[in-house]
Amino acid sequence: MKRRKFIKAGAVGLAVTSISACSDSSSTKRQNSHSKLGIPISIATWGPNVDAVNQAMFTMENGGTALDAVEKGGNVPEGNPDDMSVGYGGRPDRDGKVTLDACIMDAEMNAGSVTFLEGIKHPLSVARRVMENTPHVMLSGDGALKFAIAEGFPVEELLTEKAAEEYKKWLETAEYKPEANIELHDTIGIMVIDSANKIAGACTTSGMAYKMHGRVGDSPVIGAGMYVDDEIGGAVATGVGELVLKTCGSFLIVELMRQGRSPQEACEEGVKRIANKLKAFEQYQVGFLAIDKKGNHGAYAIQEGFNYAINQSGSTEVYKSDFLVKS
Ligand code: SD4
Repeated sequence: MKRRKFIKAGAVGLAVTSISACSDSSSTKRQNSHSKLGIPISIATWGPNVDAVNQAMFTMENGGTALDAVEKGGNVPEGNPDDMSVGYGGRPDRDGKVTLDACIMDAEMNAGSVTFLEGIKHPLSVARRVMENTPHVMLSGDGALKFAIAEGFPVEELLTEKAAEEYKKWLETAEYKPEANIELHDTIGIMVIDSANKIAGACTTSGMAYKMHGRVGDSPVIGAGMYVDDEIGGAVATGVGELVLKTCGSFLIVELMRQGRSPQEACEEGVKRIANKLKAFEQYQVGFLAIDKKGNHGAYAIQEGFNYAINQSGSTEVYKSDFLVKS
C-alpha cells in the first residue's frame, strides 16, 4: 500500500510518499525542529530518504533490532538507481569508477566500515559483516571486495547509463569543484532508537562525485560521518566530507550533547566549529543531524538546502534545516 501525505513541519511543507510501514494516524504538525515526540524514532539526512526511514521503522515494527533497522533503511537508497549519491546508480569518481563508503554502529559500541569498495550494491551490509564477522572495524578497497565476495555478496556493475552519460559530459571540462547547492550529494546518514531504547546508526554513500580515485570521505569514518553513543544519542553528517573529517563532526556533536547541549544546539556548534576553523568554508555545504535518547532531534547546515526525514509518532515528515550562511 502506498499513500501520499502532505507534510507540514515548521517552516517547510513537502509532499512525500510514505510506505505502509507507517500507522494510519494523521500527520502531526510541528512547531520547530527539536520538538519532543519520543521513541521509537527513525531519522535520516535528506528529504528523499522518507522511504528509508519508513523501511527502518517497518523493520523495527516487525521484530528487527535497531541495527537491522538502520541497515535495511540504508539499503533502500543503495538499491535505488535514481539516487545518484548512494550505492547502485551513484556518480563515479574521475576515473569513471563507482567507489562506495559505508559504516554502521550499534548501542554496544560495535562498529564496522568499508571504504573505497567497488562492485557491491549494498556496502552497508558489508560493513555490518565486517563488524560481526571480523576482529576489525574498517576494510578498504580490494580487501573489502575480497571479504564481500567471501561473504557471498554478488559483484555487480554499479555505473548506470544515466551516471555514465553525466560523467561523459563532466569529462568535457573535467573540473572538480564541489559547489554548495548544486546538490551533488544525497548521502544517507540514518539513526534509529527502538522501543527498547537502543540506538543504532549508519551512513552510506558513493561520496563526492568525480573525486580522485582512492579518495575516502567522512561517511565511513566512525566519529566523522556517523557516531552513536547509547548513553547520549547520535549524529550524522552529509556534504563535503573533508570539512567533517577535519573536525570529527559527528563525534563532536555527540560530545557536545554529553555536556548538556540539545541536539539543535550541538549541530549549530558543529557547523560553527567548521566556520571558525576552516578557510573558505562558505563555499561548501555540510549538514549535521542529531538525536538524543529521548527522541529530540536537531539539524544545522552551512548553507540553505539541507533537509531530513523522520518517522516518529506514527507519521513521516520532512524538515528543513536552518543554516549559517545567510545573505
Ligand atoms: C563525502 N560526505 O564523501 C560525503 C558526501 C555526501 O551527500 O555527504 N554527500 O564527502
